[in-house]
Amino acid sequence: MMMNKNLKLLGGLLLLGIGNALAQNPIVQTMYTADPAPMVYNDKIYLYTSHDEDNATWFVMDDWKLYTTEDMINWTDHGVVASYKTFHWAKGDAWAIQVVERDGKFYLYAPITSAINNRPAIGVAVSDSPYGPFYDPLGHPLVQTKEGDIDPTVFIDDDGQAHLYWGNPFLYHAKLNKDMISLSGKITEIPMTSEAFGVREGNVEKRPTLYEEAPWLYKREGLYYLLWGGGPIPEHLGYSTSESPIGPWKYGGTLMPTEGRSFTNHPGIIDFKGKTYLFYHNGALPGGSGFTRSVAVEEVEFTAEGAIKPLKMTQGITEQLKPLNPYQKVEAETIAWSEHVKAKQNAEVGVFVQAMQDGAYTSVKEVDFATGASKFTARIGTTHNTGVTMEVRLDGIEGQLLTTMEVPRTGGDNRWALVSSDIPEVSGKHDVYFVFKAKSKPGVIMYFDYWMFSKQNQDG
Ligand code: FUB
Repeated sequence: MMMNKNLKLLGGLLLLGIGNALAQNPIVQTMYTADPAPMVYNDKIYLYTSHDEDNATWFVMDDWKLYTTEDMINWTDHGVVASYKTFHWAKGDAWAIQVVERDGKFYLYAPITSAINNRPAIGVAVSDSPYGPFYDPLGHPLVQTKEGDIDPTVFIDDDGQAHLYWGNPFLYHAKLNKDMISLSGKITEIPMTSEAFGVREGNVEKRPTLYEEAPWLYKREGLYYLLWGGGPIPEHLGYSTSESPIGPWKYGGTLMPTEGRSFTNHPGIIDFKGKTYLFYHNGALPGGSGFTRSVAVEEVEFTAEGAIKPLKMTQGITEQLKPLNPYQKVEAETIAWSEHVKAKQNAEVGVFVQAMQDGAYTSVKEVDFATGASKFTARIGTTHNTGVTMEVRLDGIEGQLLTTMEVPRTGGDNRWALVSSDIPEVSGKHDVYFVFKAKSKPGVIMYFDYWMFSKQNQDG
């Protein structure tokens, strides 16, 4: 009995990736994130997420975050790109967004609660950069219907026509004008038929089909796919297909069964460097639940007929698409995996990471020391007098030690020290671990902004 319990615990920890060097899911460990909205632009994935506050017991969501990757393994945190306050008419509830690019401008479609009538509405904000800042060109909602205006998804078809879908429990569709900030024609309510969205069991009064929320429109080889969060709660992911972006839709089956400690799920799918990836969320981080969620990713496969092969939640992507270059400034918030580390941002340095306890660490994968390195430089700091160190190791938290840096007392995360250390010559490809040590120190033990490797005779 006891052994079973231990085995179960181990299985659970492995599912969460704790103590498992192979884990990549959830892809963000430094805060709770939900409602992934990936966008591919210039050979990079821009992953916009909503953000669950720590210890939340309801949807406590104020802002949206951005993470990027070029290799699918190492993700960089770019901090908050917008918040409900971006829309002066909103009073809160920064739920699931999507950002799309058109003609060099970036459009962020956001569900928020209107302060005018206390009901959800969808706004649009615009930026010249995927990193923001975003501003609200309308000053009022783009759409507000009778009920359930959440979860917008926007897709620009090959003919240039942009389509907006959204809604829970209804599913609405509208075309957007080329300006991307106004509707073209009327809003249509998509018929909730069993042919389109399957049949729900149990209480079906308002929700006769499996469709619940979170639509995501995607096109592959001329076929349109509408992915959605399916009920009853706890949600699974399902999908429907059509030969047209406006339907009629045909139910395609379960995309991802219910799993993972969150009663919601939310799909976002993209093609990147010849592969297809599904982003979703669960409650897999320590402290995770339906209100403290975390985003994850799986590679998608299709049958010859175009059906999506059903997916399980796994430990994530194992194939890194390109190595990481250590000879340039790498942000400390570029992370493949971390434990006991929190992300924070301020005006002085933007996003940085904080080690929350002795033994906390971050790691990056497949770092290419092609030309060799013999010096390491990092911007770090602590509020503690002495006894705080940062170890730089290869290939594991107890792997080859390159250096142990004393972390200078700078006095606050608005004050930083640039510290360098000679290291034994490193070459080849390695994972790099930054392990933060401080015996019996309360609170945040240190903070870390960026790092780079170089040759001893180079100033870095
Ligand atoms: O994150 C808040 C809500 O939970 C989203 O709008 C839904 O899709 C579900 O993920």
